[in-house]
Amino acid sequence: MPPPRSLPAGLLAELKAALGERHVLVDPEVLAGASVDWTGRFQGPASGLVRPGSTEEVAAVVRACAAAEVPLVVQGGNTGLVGGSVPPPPEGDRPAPLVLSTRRLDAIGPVDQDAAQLTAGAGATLEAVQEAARNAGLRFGVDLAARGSATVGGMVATNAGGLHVLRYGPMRHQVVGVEAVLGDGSVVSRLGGLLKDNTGYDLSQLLVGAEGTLGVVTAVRLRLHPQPGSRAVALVGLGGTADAVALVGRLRRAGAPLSAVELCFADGVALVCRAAGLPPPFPGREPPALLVVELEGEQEPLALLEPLIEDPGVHDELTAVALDDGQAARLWAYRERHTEAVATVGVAHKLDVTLPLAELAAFEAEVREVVARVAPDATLVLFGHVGDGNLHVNVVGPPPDDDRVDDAVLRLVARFGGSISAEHGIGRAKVPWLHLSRSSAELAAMAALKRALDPAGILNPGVLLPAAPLCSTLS
Ligand code: FAD
Ligand code: 2HG
Ligand code: ZN
Repeated sequence: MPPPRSLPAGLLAELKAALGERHVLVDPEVLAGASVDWTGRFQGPASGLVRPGSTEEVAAVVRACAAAEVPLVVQGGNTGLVGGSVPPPPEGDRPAPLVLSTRRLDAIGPVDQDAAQLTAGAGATLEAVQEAARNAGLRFGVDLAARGSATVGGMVATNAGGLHVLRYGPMRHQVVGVEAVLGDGSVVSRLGGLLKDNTGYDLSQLLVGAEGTLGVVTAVRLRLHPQPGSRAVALVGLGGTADAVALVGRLRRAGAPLSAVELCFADGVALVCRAAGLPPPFPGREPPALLVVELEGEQEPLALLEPLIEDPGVHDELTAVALDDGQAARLWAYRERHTEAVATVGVAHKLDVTLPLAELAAFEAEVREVVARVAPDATLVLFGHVGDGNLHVNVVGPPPDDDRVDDAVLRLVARFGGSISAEHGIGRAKVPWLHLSRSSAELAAMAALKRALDPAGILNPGVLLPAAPLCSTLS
C-alpha cells in the first residue's frame, strides 16, 4: 500500500484543538489497524484517525473536514462485511480519508421501564446494550455473532439483521429515534422516545441503512421487548433446503413460537467442526442440511418443542435438543461459528442475498452450479437465516479484486426476484450491482438525498453510491 497522503497541517491543528491531542492519531501502526476490514478483502490508506467523545466534537470534525474537503470514513466496531467501514484503495489525487471512530460515544442511559426504551451512544456495543436490557428484565431485539464488537451506530447504519429478525424485525424496527451529525455539521436529534410523531419526514429512519453516507449517528433511542420466560433450541438434520422451507412453513402454521430458524449444510458444518474443534453433531450420519430452531415463550421448554418434535419431517435420530443455556450454546455454535470458520480458509467473497422463500431451494441448486462454473476451484459455503429467505453465499478462492463470481451470483439473484443485500448493506462491495435491486428513479432519488444532506460529499464517498467529485471540483 503506498504511504497515505497526510492531513493538511491546518486541519490537523484544528482537529487537535477540538478533540485534544490524544484523540487525533496519525501513527502508522494505529492507522493500519483501522484501514483493513474484518474480512481482509477491503483496505485503503487513512490519513488519520479521530476519536470524538461527544456529539459536539463529531460536529466539529465534520465541519472542519467539509471545509478542508477531506473525506471521512465512519467506523464503529469495523465488523461490517461489505467494506464500508474502511478507506478505499488510493484513487487519482483524491486525499486519503480521515477515519472517524465512534468508539468513545459508548454511554448507555438508564432503561425507561414503563416505555421499554433506552438511549445508547453510537459506539456502545451490541453486547453492552443487550446486558443493559437484560439487567432491567427486558430484551433487545437484535442479536448477531459479532455482538462483542459491533456497535449500535454501525447496526443502525447497516440496518443489521441477525438471528431474531423473524420475531422482532431488523434494526430499523428497534429504532425509536436517532441523533446524528449531517454532512454540513448540523445536528438532528430525535431522542425524545415519542412513538407517535407525525411531523414530517422521518429523518431517523432515513439514516437507518444509509451506511454513514448522510450523517454520522451519535446516539440512538431503542425499543426493548419483554424477556421471554423460557427457551428451547433444537438442531434438526434434514434432506435439504426444500425440506427446511417446508418445515418452517408447517411450524409457522402450527403457531410455534419461533425466534430463530437458521440453515446450514453438511460441508459448512464439517468446516466449523474442524476450525472450532467441535464434535460432529450426529456422529456416523451426515444429513445434507441442518436447521437450528429456537423457540421462546412462556411454556416449559419441552412444551415449546412439541410442534417441532411432532412434525412428520423431524426424525429422532437426527434431532438434538437443548433445554438450558449451556446446551443451547453448544447447538448454536454449529451455525454461529460459520463466519469465523470460513475466514480460516481464506478471504471470502461474501454475497448476502434474500430470495422469495418459494424460490430458495431452486436458487440454492443453481447458485452451486454458477459458482462451480465461474470459479471451479473455489470453496463455496452457504448458510443463512432461512426464516427470512436470507442466504449467505461465501466464496473463497478468487482473488479479492476478481469480481466475476460476485457478478454471476448477484445477476442470478436478480433473475430469481431477490435482493442483492439482505442485511449487510451495499458498502463498497456491491455498488456496481445496486441497479439490479433499485430502479433508476430510486437511484436518482438516493443521489439527490446524498447531495442535500452531505453537500460537500465528504461522508463515506464511494459507499452505497458511486463517489461524486468533491464539491470544489463541481464548481
Ligand atoms: P462498522 O463495520 O464499523 O461500519 C459498518 C458501516 O456503518 C460502514 O459503512 C460505516 O461507515 C457505517 N457506520 C458505522 N458506525 C456509524 C455511525 N455511528 N454513523 C454512521 N455510519 C456508521 N450483520 C448482520 O446484519 N447480521 C448478522 O447476523 C451478522 N453477523 C455477523 C457475524 C460476524 C462474525 C461478523 C464479523 C459480522 C456480522 N455481521 C452481521 C456484520 C456486522 O456485524 C454488521 O454489519 C454491524 O451492523 C456492523 O457494525 P459495526 O459497528 O462493526 O460497523
Ligand atoms: C451471519 O448470519 C452473518 O452469520 C455473517 O450475517 C454472514 O459471514 C457471513 O457471510
Ligand atoms: Zn446473517
